[in-house]
Formats: sequence, structure tokens, C-alpha cells
Amino acid sequence: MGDNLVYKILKSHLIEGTIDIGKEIGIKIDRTLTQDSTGTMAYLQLEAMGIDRVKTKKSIAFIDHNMLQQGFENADDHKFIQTVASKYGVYFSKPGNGICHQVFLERFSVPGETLIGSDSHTPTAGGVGMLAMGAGGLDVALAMGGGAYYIATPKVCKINLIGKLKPMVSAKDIILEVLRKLTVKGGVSRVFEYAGEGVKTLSVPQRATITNMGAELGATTSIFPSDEKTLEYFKAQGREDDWIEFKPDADAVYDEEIIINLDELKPLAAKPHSPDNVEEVESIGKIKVDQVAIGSCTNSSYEDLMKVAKILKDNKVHEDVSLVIAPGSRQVMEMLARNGALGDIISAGARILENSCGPCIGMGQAPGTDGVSLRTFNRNFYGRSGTLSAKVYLVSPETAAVSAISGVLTDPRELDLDIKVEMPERFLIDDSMIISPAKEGEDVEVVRGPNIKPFPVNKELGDKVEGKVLIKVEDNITTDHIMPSNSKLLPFRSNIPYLAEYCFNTVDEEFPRRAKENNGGIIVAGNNYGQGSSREHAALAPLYLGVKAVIAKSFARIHKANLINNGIIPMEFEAEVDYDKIGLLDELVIEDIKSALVNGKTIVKNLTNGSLFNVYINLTEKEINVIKSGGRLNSVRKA
Ligand code: MIC
Ligand code: SF4
Repeated sequence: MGDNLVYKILKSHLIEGTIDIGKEIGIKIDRTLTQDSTGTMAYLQLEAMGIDRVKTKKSIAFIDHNMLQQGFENADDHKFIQTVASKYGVYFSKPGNGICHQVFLERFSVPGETLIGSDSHTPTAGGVGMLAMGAGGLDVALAMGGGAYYIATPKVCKINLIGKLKPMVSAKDIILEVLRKLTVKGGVSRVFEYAGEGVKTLSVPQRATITNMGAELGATTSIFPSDEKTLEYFKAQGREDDWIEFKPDADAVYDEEIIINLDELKPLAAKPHSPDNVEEVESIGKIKVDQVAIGSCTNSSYEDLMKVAKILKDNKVHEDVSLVIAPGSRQVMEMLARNGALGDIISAGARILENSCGPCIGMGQAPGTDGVSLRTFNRNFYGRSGTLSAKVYLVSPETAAVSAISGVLTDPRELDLDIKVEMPERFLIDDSMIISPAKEGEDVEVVRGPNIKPFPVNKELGDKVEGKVLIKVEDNITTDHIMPSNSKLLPFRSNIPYLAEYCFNTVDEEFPRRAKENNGGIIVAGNNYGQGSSREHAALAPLYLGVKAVIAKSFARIHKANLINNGIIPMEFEAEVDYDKIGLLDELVIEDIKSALVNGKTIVKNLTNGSLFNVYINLTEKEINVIKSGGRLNSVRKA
């Protein structure tokens, strides 16, 4: 029996454990990436680990999220990251050079290697055949220090692509279709490996759109083979030396298989407020649109924006629509500028934003009250745009551009236009905004602005866990709910005491006050708790407010790891009905928690209503030690 791509990489990078579905393995990490909004914390943690220089093949720090310099905070954080990166041997991609995943794909991706990044869309690099995973900042710091990255051996699900996309149907529609089929929980504990004749019809940027938004499935990651199309991309990036052919064995086995027929796909949209709330554009109908936003790490490649430019050429943006465009990288922006496409975009009336995440993370362009916004992004979670009453639809660049002209949601197939874009023979290559680290790091002075506050570190675990239920939330709560991000909060990612005041703000403004009044306590949640962003702030802010445990029906992978890394115990209901029996401010207690960790199961007493219920505590031996020590940093320091 042959190996699939995932097993090939796992086998060649295995440091600890045995590859067996569900079992924990430690793998060697070749490359890491950080971005600024999770990066400050990651580098503070790297400093706290006391290593001299990073030990990966290459680590890169990008600045792309936190770009609106309304005060000194962002610029200070950027300086901190630049200097700390130089000291520890990390490459630094300057603000303006582009979105981490787009630039990584262009300039740093290598088929067959491993990557972890402190951002949940790190799987983008799976588009060239990397095993690329999102992780908490601390896990990235540990990997930079040469440590293994631990995951549960995933199931590998083959997504067999047959046929070929019809004109005006796009890679975005493929991943929206997968989300429609599988939902935001459908990828948990899985890697999606794309195969089939349809693969060779997709360019690398199209593949990267799919692996990028695979994050919304809750998947560990997604991956494509590295083939002739990949070679074409590497040649055009002047990096053919980094290319290898990387294909599954002819008799490779998979745990599951799904077939997607590209011939049958139509333009799709994810309706508010979830990426899996997918329907065909034509069946949603011609709703009036107030804003269209094109960009983000999902759809901001040269190819995407050239298609947009071709649609906009000789047209005007509808008078009631604000169209904003944020190119994914300086390479993309400069190429559009030089070949005239930017002129077509500007002449149509688009507003050009800088090469960064921008509105995708609520950094500006919040829609108006009740505004309908079509976005080529990957997330339309409630409140993420910065306007609670906004209705955000996720669509392809084609649907976005056509609708920007018509003023209503429009199926792009209505436009009879050939917008095929060929891969350029050579991209415009200029790495001058990527700064190499100092040769010897000792002499570099790390510059720390006043906004950088020490992060909270947990205490060793006591004998029992007790506390009141501080909040009870439903299914699919995202880390955007737990620790919202917008232009007002993003500058405070290195200031947990400040951020903690906004913890759960979009769900329950009283949460921080209640947590403080009760001396901390316990969170109760539904299924897929903590989906979305990898921000460990969604664990650090609750830790700061005294949260000791989260009892949920189930957890999303990265957030569960972040809770454990911070010594907050993730527990899962044995019977989901027990969730219904718990009320806000009920007093819960778990006696002899240390034995409970080892047994993997325990009884929770509800002192308020006298009931008892069982919870699982699914932790590996390593994780148990982390929890006992009060977090991974403590356990690393002890070792
Ligand atoms: C996101 O898309 O939610 C973010 C902002 O890129 C996050 C990282 C963060 O919260 O800083 C992510 O995807 O991990
Ligand atoms: Fe940036 Fe949005 Fe991509 Fe997150 S999803 S990395 S905020 S562009």
C-alpha cells in the first residue's frame, strides 16, 4: 500500500510517536511564519524560552495585519518585531510587502517541507505541496527553538476533482462547495488531499485559494501535489531550484474520499454569518449591495486581480457601491501598476488599499449600519467586519467585481466576457522589502514600546478545580467572539490586560466584570468551540480573567492547543444533554483533578442544583504535564 502526500511528509519529518490515526506525533518543522498581530506574543515567548538563535531552515516575520497607525502602538510593535527578528535570526517582511500567506507562497514555499505559522491560514502553502499548519504563537516559538510540533495523526481525506471549471466559476467556488458539503466542523482531525484530473487544470494561486479556506473546515490542513503547474509557478518566481516533484504513490490509500465535479459547479456565496452557509449566487437573488471588498489571503493574487481588472475595464462601479481592493503583495500591486491593470481598476472607481489584510480583520472599511458587503475573504463571522448589523457574503473575485458594477449580487456568468489570465512567464521579483537578520544576534538591541506588557502565565495546577459558570455559549463560537479584533483592539495585541476588558464583547459585554467579581471560573460551550483564528489571545485573555477550565461539547484544534498551552483545562461533555442542565453562575467543582487528568474522565458536581455529570479530558501524557505545570512555558522552563 502506497503513501499519500500527507503520510510521505509525516514519515520524513517524524521525531516522536507512531503514525496511527488519533495518536500524538511530534514532527520536525522546517519553516515558520508569524504575522504581527500574533507575532509580538510569539516573540515575547521566544525570548522567555532563553534560546540564542532560531533553529529552523528559515523563519519569517511578516507585518500585514496591524497596519492602521492610529497611535504609536502599531509602529512600536513593528519595531519590536523587526529588532527581535534580527536578533534571533528571523527574516523580516516589512509592512507594505504583503499578506504573510501570499508572500510566503511567492517567495518562501517549498514542496515536501513542513511549515507552521501563527495564523490559521498558514495552510495556504499547501497549494505547492507543503504540509503547512496554523498554530498558536507559543507553538511557533517552540518550533523556532528547534522543538517538534505535536499533532494528533490526522485522517487523510482525498478530494477527487474531476472535470474543469466553467468560465466565471472559480477556485473560490470549489472551496465554498466543499464547505457546503462538509460544514465548518467537517474537517476536524483531517487533512484534505486534493487529487484527480481536475488538479492539473488549476494554477498554484487557485490551489492556494482552496488550501487557504480549507481552514474554515476546521481541518488540520489541506494539500495539493507539486506537479508541472507548480514548476511553472516556481520558474515564474525565479525559484525553480526550490521545486521538487511531489506526488502521492500510485496506490496511495486514503481514509475517506469525496468527489467534486468541477463541470457542475456554479458561482457560490457564503451567506451571513458563517463560511459554510453556502448557496448558489443565482438562487440567493439580486440583493442590493453597499460594499464590495476584494483581497485577503484567499483571493488577492496577480491572477485574481487581473481577472477583476478585466471585468472592471471600461466599466464604472455602481453609484451606491463602495469597492475596495487590497492586493496580496507588493509583487501583485507593482505588476498591476506596470501593466496598466491598476489604471483600469482606478478608472472604474475602486478605492485602492495597501497590500495587507485590511478589512478582512476589521482594519478599516467597516460597512454602514445594516450594510450588505460582498467580500472575497474567507470569514464572515458575526461582528468581524467591525459593524455588528452588517451582512457579509463571501464570494469569488469574479462575483465581487461583476456585482460592484451592477450594484446587486450578480452571477458573473451573466457577463459574456473572456477573462482568462495566463500565468506570467516571470513575476516581478524584488525581495528588497525582506530584511535579512543580523549575522550575529547578540549585539542587536530589541526595541520595546510602552504598549508591550508582560503576558499572563498560569500557576501550577492545584488539587481541585472549582468556580462559577461565567458564560454559557452555543455551538461554533469563534475566537473572534472570544477575543474580538477590529481597528480599535488590534493595536493592543501585546497588552493582554487591556484586551481582556473586551473578552467575549460581541456575545456578552458583562463577561469581564463577571469574571473579575467571581475571581475567575469556568466557561461552558457548545460544539466546535474556538473555531477560526489561531490567536492565543482567546486563551490569554480568559487566563488573565481567571478562567480555569472550558467545558464544551467539542473543541476546534488550534484553540484547544492554545488553552492547554496556557494551562486552561479543556473538558468535553460525555452526554450533550448535560449542557442544557447548566445555568449561568452555577457553581461547579471537580475534585482530585490530577487523577482526573490521568483517567481521562471525571465527574463534575454542580453545587447549585445538586446534579452530577461526566466529562472527558482528552489529553496526551505531554499535555497532562503541561496542564499540571500551569502551561507549556512553565513546563519547558522546568525541563
Ligand atoms: C484571521 O484571519 O482571523 C487572523 C486575524 O489572520 C487570525 C490571526 C489573528 O487573530 O491575529 C488567524 O487567522 O489566525
Ligand atoms: Fe489576514 Fe484575513 Fe488572511 Fe487572516 S484571513 S491572514 S486577517 S487576510
